[in-house]
Order: sequence, then C-alpha cells, then structure tokens
Amino acid sequence: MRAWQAPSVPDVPGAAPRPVVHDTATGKPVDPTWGEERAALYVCGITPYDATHIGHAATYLAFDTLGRAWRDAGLDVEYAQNVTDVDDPLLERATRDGVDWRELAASQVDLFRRDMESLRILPPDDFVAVTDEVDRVAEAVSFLQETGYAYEVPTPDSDGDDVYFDVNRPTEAWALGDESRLDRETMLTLAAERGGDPERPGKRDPLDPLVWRAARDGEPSWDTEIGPGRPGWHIECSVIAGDRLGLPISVQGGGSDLVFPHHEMSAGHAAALAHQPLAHAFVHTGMIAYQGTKISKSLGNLVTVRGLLDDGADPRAIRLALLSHKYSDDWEWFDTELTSAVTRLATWDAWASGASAGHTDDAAEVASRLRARVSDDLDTPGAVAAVDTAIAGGTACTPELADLVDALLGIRLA
Ligand code: 5CA
Ligand code: ZN
Repeated sequence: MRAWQAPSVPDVPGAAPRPVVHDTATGKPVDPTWGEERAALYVCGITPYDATHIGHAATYLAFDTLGRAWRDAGLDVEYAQNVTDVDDPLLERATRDGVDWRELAASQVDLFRRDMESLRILPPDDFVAVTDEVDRVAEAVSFLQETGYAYEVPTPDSDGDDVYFDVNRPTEAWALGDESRLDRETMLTLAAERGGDPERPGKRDPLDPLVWRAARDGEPSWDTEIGPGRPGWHIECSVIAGDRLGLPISVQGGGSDLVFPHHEMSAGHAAALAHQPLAHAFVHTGMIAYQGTKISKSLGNLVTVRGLLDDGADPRAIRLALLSHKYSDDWEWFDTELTSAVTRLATWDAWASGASAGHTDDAAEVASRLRARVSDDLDTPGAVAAVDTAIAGGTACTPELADLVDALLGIRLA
C-alpha cells in the first residue's frame, strides 16, 4: 500500500555514534543492529477507526527519531509498518456508525498519512495492509497447525473452527526474557483487556491467543487454504515483519500497551514459524494521557493532530512539544505543551536566521552533543536542551548545525 511523502533529510558531515536503545526484553541498553550496517525496523501500525491522536504521533515520532539517528550514523535502514485494517474494534466502530468497515479504514488511513506528512515523519518502505496479507497469514497458520503449535477450537457459530496458538508448546524465543516475565495473574488481566479471550471455552490455556477466526455471518472473511476466515491479531505482525524484513529484525517497536500480549505473542509466533527470534530488541514508548487518563480511541479523550493543526498549530511546534519528553516516559499532555513549544521554536528560528549574533567556534561541540544525546536511547529532551544551552551561551547557528537539527529532530528552522 502507498505510504506517505518522505520529508527531505539533509546529509550532515560527520557521523553520529551508533544508537543504543532500551530493550524491554532484557531491561538493558543495546545496539539492536548487533554491529551490522543494516538496521531493520518494524513498528506496529494503527488500527484505523479514529483520528491520529498525539499518543500515536509520539510513538511514530520516537521511531522516526531512531530512523534518523541510524541514518546519521551511516546505516542502511529498512522499515516496515502494518495497518490493522480488519479487527474487532474497527468492525465494531463501523457497525456503530453505520458505515462500511472498508470505507472507515480507508478514510482513517488517509488521515493518518496526512498527519504523518504534516509532522514530517519518515515513512516506512513497506506500509502493509493486513487485508493484503490474508493468504500469507493463512499459510502461516496452516504451518503452525502442521507443526503442532496451533490447534482448532470448536466454534458453534461458524461452519469452520477458530485456531489458537499453544503458548505452552516451547519455542526458542519469546519477546520477554525471564527477567521481565509477568506473573500469570497480570498476564490474564492484560490479555482480557487487550484483545484476548481468556474466558473462551475449549482452549488449552486461557492465555492461548487466536491466530485465525473462522468466518461468521455478517463479518468479513477471505477464502483461503485453511477455509474462510480472517487473521487473529498478533500473527499479522510476525508474518509481515518476517516477510518484509527477514528475521531477526533489529527493533520491534510500539507503545508499552503492546508489550503484553501483543509483542510477546508475535515473538512466540515468529519463533514457531521461523525458529528465529523476532527482534534483537523490543522498544516501547510510554503512554500519553490527557485529562488524567491514557489517551485512547475507545475512551474518546482525544487530542488529535488534525485538531491541533486545524486550530492553527505549527506542525514543527507539535513535534518539538513531543520531542521535549523522553519517548519511554508516560506523561500527560497539557494545553501549555504547545504554547511552550511555540515560544521555544520562535527562539530557535531567530537563532537560525542569525538574529542572535555569536561565536561559531563551538558549533562543532554542540553538534556532537546533539548527536550523542539522540544516540543515547533517543534522549530528545537532552538534545532539545543542548540547543537551548547553545543559544543561551551565545553559540551562533551555522548552516551545518541547522541541518543537523533538521536531520535528527526533523525541525527545519526558518
Ligand atoms: N494496530 C495495532 C498494532 S499492530 C494497534 O495497537 N493500533 S493502535 O491504533 O491502537 O495504536 C497504534 C500505535 O500507537 C501503537 O504502537 C500503540 O502502542 C500506540 N499508542 C496508542 N495509544 C497511545 C498513547 N496514549 N500514547 C502513546 N502511544 C500510544
Ligand atoms: Zn503489531
């Protein structure tokens, strides 16, 4: 599927250190490329049933920053992202609003593209709709059944049977290492909250996730080698990441609400399918709240990118507001985030246009501080502070420094 227009990214002389990121699986900082010249990134994409909110924007911006840091370090970056364009929440919203689910998904994906473009987020090389990969998922499910990793559960309301993954059949590599494994109680609660069905009768283990949903009346389904139906959630990401990037990838990314069960199960599926770990590192962004609760499409406490832009916000200020927070922190959006960013951006613009005369001899030092901050687990607040400090200390902006701010932070100064 078509992604969106790529922003221009200046090439800046010199190179950044190789980025190190925090890996959720081990709890440690790692170079997820394992020293290779190629970095493969998969980031879980949207379920397109409502507008892009600033939580989504922050998550995609964090991985945009990683892509920029890798490029600045001289690596070749390959990036894939899915779109969950068939799943229960999307179908439920379409039914509620009396619209065709395909039209709802298509219109929301269009909005998402426009928002990503406005924010100058680097597009994935492969932007993949799950509805285009149904045959590949069916093939994978069939393989899991043949190899004993998946089994059918009697499904009275369908002519076929749903298929579940057996979490107790050992695979070599799961997402979360023993260091970070959750207790069973927590796993059951999270599975129930996040798309699982621990109560479903007939499963071997309540935690077993659905990999294939047999066709039901009134639900979309595809005719495949395992009969009519549609993919379960986690397996789409294992299949798309494996097909487009090859396993193991460098980074599997997404918000922290995907750590369990989504990334755990995706990694389990990948291990069962390919006998490979899904990723060298699992990188998770914090959750952004608004009015005291996590922003969520289902709760409706949305601050949308579109809403901010329609109110006249400079997209660069939205970027700067988000970059002023550490990607992995949970934090709350206040309307003052934007006003502070607007003020800061005005100072930066004035600096870049040469309004603040100063000395250029320590510009190189500022550049290396910027690079060091971004490469150190995407410390964008540190990078923002480095620019603030340079301005406060009277360092004049050079064209290279302005280019580096653009290359790493995606902000083209006036
Ligand atoms: N389609 C699945 C992933 S395969 C999905 O989770 N879609 S989503 O639309 O619900 O979320 C898209 C991305 O935004 C995910 O990475 C999710 O973790 C992240 N996200 C959702 N809400 C927030 C939030 N409040 N703050 C930060 N990131 C968020
Ligand atoms: Zn995913």
